[in-house]
Order: sequence, then C-alpha cells, then structure tokens
Amino acid sequence: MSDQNLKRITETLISGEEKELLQLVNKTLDEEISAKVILNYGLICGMDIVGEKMETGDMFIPEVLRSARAMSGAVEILKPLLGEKDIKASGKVVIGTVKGDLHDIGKNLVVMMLESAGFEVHNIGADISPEKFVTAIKEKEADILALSALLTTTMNMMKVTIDAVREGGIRDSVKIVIGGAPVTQEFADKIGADGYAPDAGSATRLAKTLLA
Ligand code: B1M
Repeated sequence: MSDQNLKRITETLISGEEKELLQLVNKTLDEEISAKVILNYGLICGMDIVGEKMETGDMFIPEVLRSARAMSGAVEILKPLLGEKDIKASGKVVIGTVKGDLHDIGKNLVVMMLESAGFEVHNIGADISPEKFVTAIKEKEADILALSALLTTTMNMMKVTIDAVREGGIRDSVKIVIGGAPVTQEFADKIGADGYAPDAGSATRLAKTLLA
C-alpha cells in the first residue's frame, strides 16, 4: 500500500494537483510512512521527472511552476516532522540562492533542516546579489554563508559572491558552504568555498562540522 501511495504522490506532484497532493501526503502520514520517505521517494523523485520532462519539452514553465507550488505545499506539511530536533547546534547562517537564479525549493529544504538542527537561519531569498550577501553577513554576524545554485549558468555567481566576501574583508570570519544540483566538491575547491553539500541533510552535518 505504501509503495502505491508514494507512486500516487509522485504522479500527483507531476500533474501539479496541489489539493490532491496535500490530501495524499496527509493520508500517507496517517499510514505511518515517515516524512523522510515521502520526501525522498514520493516528492523529490517526482521533481526529478518534472526536470526530465522540462528538458525534453514535455512540460512547460507554467506546468513546472504548478508542480513546484504543489511541492512547496507538501514540504510545509512535512516540515515539522523532518529534521534532527534533538541535536542542538549553535551558529548563525545566512543562506540564499545566487544572483540570476530563481530556484528556491532545495534551498528552503536546507533552511528547514538547519533550523531543526538548532541553527539561527537568515534566509534572504533567491536571486541575491553578492553585495546583498555581504551586507547580510555583516548585519547578522553570520558564522556560515550557504549559497545555492541550480543552473550551470549561475554557478559562477558563487565564485563572484565569495570574491565579494573576500573584498568586503570578512572572508576569515565566515565559513562558506555551497550546494545545488550542478555543484560538485571539485567546483567548491576550485572557487575557494569551505565545503560542499549534496543535499539538505549533509548541509546540516557539514555546518556542524565546520563550526565544531
Ligand atoms: Co528550472 N531548471 N529553470 N525551474 N528546474 C532545472 C534546475 C533544470 C535542471 C531542468 C532541466 O532542464 N532538466 C534546468 C537547469 C539546467 C542546467 O543549468 N544544467 C532548469 C532550467 C534550464 C530553468 C530555466 C532556465 C528554464 C527557462 O526559463 N527556459 C529557468 C531559469 C529561471 C532562473 O532561475 N533564472 C527555470 C525556471 C524554473 C521554475 C521557476 C519554473 C521552477 C523553480 C521554482 C522554484 O524553485 N520556486 C523550476 C524548477 C522547479 C526546476 C526543477 C524541475 C526542479 C528543481 C527543484 O526544486 N528540485 C529542476 C530539475 C531538477 O532539479 N530535477 C530545474 C527539488 C529540490 C528538492 O532539489 O533544488 O536540487 P534541489 O535541492 C537539493 C540539492 O541540490 C541540495 O539540497 C536540496 C535538497 O536535498 N541543495 C543544497 C540545494 N541548494 C543547496 C544549498 C546548500 C546545500 C545543498 O548550501 C550549502
């Protein structure tokens, strides 16, 4: 039954039926399937299929947006049930998606995981300029700057942002971590980031390690 529910969650996410998706997520939780399983095996794999369809021209931006909205609604339901509530860490994080990039679903998942691990998180949004990141780090006295990028065309904005942090004279006071589908450890090393995390869970572990 649970496999069937997860399959229906995936299909409903792809078709962008938010109301039906939220009902299905609640029903699946009632059947004691964990939030993590629903996220990974129902929702994220659905978004991967949406991405493939977008690439092949089988789905267009308005349809992708409907799926993205439905995904965000489902994540809101799962939010209180995910995370590592019992592990408290201290530290302030400024996080955002780099300039030119509007993708924010994965970044918001990272926010959620960091918050539930006890970090004070300042989510400054998507399409954020290097200057805005620098200002936010200074204002919030952040220990960590977390940057997200989903496009190969905006990845380089991570380097530009790191350069701006250095030019702002605060590079030594903040650890910089990066993530997002096209990003790799090799890229992180190349642009002088302190770390790379492939997903929201490992972003939290990385943040804790860097501040330990
Ligand atoms: Co866009 N898009 N999109 N899109 N979109 C992708 C990324 C794409 C791979 C689709 C494809 O063609 N297959 C492709 C990028 C190709 C490339 O560059 N290699 C693409 C494209 C091309 C575009 C446009 C250019 C399309 C166009 O206009 N022609 C355009 C660009 C707009 C812009 O940003 N300037 C565009 C627009 C959009 C929408 C606005 C319609 C919408 C975004 C809505 C929103 O985010 N609010 C959208 C969506 C939804 C997608 C896909 C389908 C799904 C992204 C997503 O939310 N995934 C995506 C295909 C895909 O990823 N399968 C695609 C689910 C999310 C949970 O995963 O974001 O990877 P992800 O986050 C993960 C990890 O990456 C990591 O943790 C997260 C959770 O585990 N992570 C971090 C992310 N950030 C991190 C930060 C960290 C650590 C880990 O800090 C330390």
